Amino acid sequence: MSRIATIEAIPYCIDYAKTLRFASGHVDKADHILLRIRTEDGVEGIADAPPRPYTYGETQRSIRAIIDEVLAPQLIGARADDTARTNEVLKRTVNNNVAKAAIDIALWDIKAKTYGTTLTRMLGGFTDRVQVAHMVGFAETRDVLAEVDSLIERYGITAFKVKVGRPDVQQDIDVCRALREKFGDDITMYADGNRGWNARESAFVMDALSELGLAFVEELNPASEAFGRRGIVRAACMPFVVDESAPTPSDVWRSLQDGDGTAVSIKTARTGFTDSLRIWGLCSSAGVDTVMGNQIDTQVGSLATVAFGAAFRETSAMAAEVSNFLDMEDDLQAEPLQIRDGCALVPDRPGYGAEIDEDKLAFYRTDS
Ligand code: MUC
Ligand code: MG
Repeated sequence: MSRIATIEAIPYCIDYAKTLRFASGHVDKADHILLRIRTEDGVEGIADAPPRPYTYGETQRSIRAIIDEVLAPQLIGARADDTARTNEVLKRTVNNNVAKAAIDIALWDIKAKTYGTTLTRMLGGFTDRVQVAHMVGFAETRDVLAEVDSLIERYGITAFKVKVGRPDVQQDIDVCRALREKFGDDITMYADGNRGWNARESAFVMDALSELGLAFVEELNPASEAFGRRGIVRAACMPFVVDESAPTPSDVWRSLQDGDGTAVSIKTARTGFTDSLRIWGLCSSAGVDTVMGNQIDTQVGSLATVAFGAAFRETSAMAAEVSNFLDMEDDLQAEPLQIRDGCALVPDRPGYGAEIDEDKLAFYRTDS
C-alpha cells in the first residue's frame, strides 16, 4: 500500500430543484466540498463533504480551509491504509467533524479499492441493499401528499421521515395525520423536529400524534434543555432518536447514559466510517436502535451511507435516509445510485461506488 500523495478539497455548487425546509434551516443548493485523495501509485479515494452551518458551524470555506491548511499537511506521506493512525491525527483537532469524516471516507475508499473489494464487504458484508427512507421537508399538506405519492409510484419508497418543528404545531400535526389517512399502514413514518420545539410543545404534539403509529421521533426539542428533553424521552412511547445533539461516538455514549435519547442516527457525513463503526459497536452491543441518517447528501454522500448501512444487520434493520439527492438538479456521480422497489443497491465495484463525472465536476466547481 502506498502513501498519500495529494489531498484536494474542491468546492462546487449544484442547485436543488426543490428547496428542503426544516426547523433549523433550509437547503436550496449543494454547496459542498468534493474531496479527492490520491496515493503515490495512483489509487483515488473520494468523499463528499456537505457543510451544515446552522447545525455544526462548518461552512464550505471552513471545510476547505481546515483540510488545506491543517489536516492535509499532517497526512501527506502517511500510509493510506493506516486508518487508525490517520484518525489519531484527525482527532487531535476537535470539531470540524464533516471535514474529518470526508478524509476518513476517502481513505477507506482507497483501502477497499486497493484490496479489490466493496467497502460493504470490507466492513461487515451483511447485505447488498438497504431499504430507503425519504426525508420530507416543510410544505403544504397537499404538496407533501403528492410528493409521497410520487416517491411510492416511481421508486417504491414506503418509509418517510417527516420534518416537523414549525412554530404552528398544528401544521405539522395535520401533515402527519393526512399522510396516515391517505396511505394507511402502507407507509412507515417518523418525525424529526431539529430542536424546533420546547418540551411543552413536543409533549403536545406527541400526544396529538399518539394514534398514528410513528416509528420514531427525533430531536423534537434541544438536548441542552436537559430536564425538558429527558422528560420528553421518558414520556415517548417510541424510540427517541439523537441526531445533531450527539455528533461523535463519545457524545452518543453520554446522551444514552443521560437519557437524552433511546436510539441513534448514524451519519457517515459526520462520523466517516471509523467513528460510525464505533457508534455501531456501542449501540449494537447495548441494544440501541440505529438509523442511517442523511446530512442532505448528494449521490456520492448517499453511497457512503448505503455502503455502511448494508455492512451490518443492525444498521440495515431500519430504512436508511439515502434518497434526498433525488431533489437535486444534477449530481457529480457518474454511475447513478440505483433505487429499486424501495431499496438502494450497493454497487458491485471496489470501494463504495463513488465515481466522478469529470465534465460535470469541471462545470460545477467554483474554484476555477
Ligand atoms: C436531519 O436528520 O436532521 C437537517 C439538518 C442536518 O444537518 O441534517 C438534516 C437532516
Ligand atoms: Mg435529524
